[in-house]
Amino acid sequence: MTGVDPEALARARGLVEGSDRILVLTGAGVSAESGVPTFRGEEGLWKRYRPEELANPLAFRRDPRLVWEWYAWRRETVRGCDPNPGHRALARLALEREGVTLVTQNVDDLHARAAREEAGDRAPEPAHPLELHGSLFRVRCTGCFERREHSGPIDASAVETLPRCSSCGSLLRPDVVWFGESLDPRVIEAARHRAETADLCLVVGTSAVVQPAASLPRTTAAAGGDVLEVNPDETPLTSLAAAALRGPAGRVLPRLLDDSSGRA
Ligand code: BV8
Ligand code: ZN
Repeated sequence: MTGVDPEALARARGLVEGSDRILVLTGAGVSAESGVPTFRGEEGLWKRYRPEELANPLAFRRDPRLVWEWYAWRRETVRGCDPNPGHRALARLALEREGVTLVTQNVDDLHARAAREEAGDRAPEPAHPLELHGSLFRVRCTGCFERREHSGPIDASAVETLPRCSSCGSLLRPDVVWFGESLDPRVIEAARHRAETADLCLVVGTSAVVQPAASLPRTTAAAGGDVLEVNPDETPLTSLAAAALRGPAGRVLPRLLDDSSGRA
C-alpha cells in the first residue's frame, strides 16, 4: 500500500496485538472516504458555513432556519453515504475483541451502521459508539429538553415549517454539542475513564484541535498507554504517537486491524 511505511505498520500491528484495552477515537476523517465532508479539509464543511455562524447556540437563537438548513443538508448528505472499509474494520475489531471502546466526535451514524451491518444477526447487539458530540439523527426540545431519534426530512424553508416538540410545541434543535456547550457529563466521563485505563489509544481522522475530545489520547499517554495515529496528515498528536500511519483510514485500517485481529 503506497504511502504507509511498512516499518510503522508492523510496529502498529504489534501495538494492537499487544493491547488488552483499546480506546479508539475518531474524527471526520474516518468518514471522508464515505463522502461526508470533513470540517477543515479542502471542501470542508466550515468553508461553506463558518462555525461562528452556525454551530453555536447564539446562531440558533438568532436564525434557527439557517442553522436547520445547514443540518438538513448534512443529514441528507450523510443519508446518501455508506460506511467505508475503515468503519467496518473498526466495527469488526469491537465485535471480535474484548476491551475495545469506540469514541467518536462525528455526528454521522456511519459507525453505528457499520456495527449493525458487521454484527448481522449475531447476538449480542454490538456496543453503540460513544458519541461525544451527539447525533445528526437525534433532536432535542428547546423547551422541555425531550430527546428523540429523528431521521425524517426537515423542512427548513421557513421558521414556521421547522420541527416542533409534540409534547410542548417548542422548537426542536439538532441534538449535537455546539461550540461553547458542555458535553454530556456521562459520555465524557466514560470516555475519560476509558482513556485513563487504555493500553492503546488509536486516533483516526481527527485534526485534534477540538476540546475536550483532543485531550483523550493525551490522557492515555499520561497514564502510560501508547498512542497510534491514522491520518494522511500530521496533527498536534503526532509527536505523542508511538506510530503514525500516513494514509486514508479506509485503506489503512483493514490492513492494520483485520490482519492483527486474528488474535485468539
Ligand atoms: C466545551 C458537533 C466547555 C456539531 C462539534 C473559546 C470559546 C468557546 C469555547 C472554546 C474556546 N476555546 C476553546 C474552546 C473549547 C471549544 C474548542 O475546542 N474550540 C476549538 C476550535 C479551539 N470546545 C467546545 O466548545 C466544546 N465544549 O468546551 O464545553 C465549555 C462550556 C461553556 C463555555 C466554554 C467551554 C464543544 C466542542 C464540540 C463542538 N461541536 N461538532 C456539528 O458537527 O455540527 S466539533 C466538530 O469539529 C466535530 O465534532 C469535531 O469534533 C470537530 C472537527 O474536528 P475533526 O473531526 O478532527 O475534523 P477535521 O475536519 O478538523 O479534521 C479531519 C482530519 O481527518 C484531518 O486531520 C485530516 O487530515 C484527516 N483526514 C482527511 N481524510 C482522511 C483523514 N484521516 C483519515 N482518513 C481519511 N481519508
Ligand atoms: Zn418540548
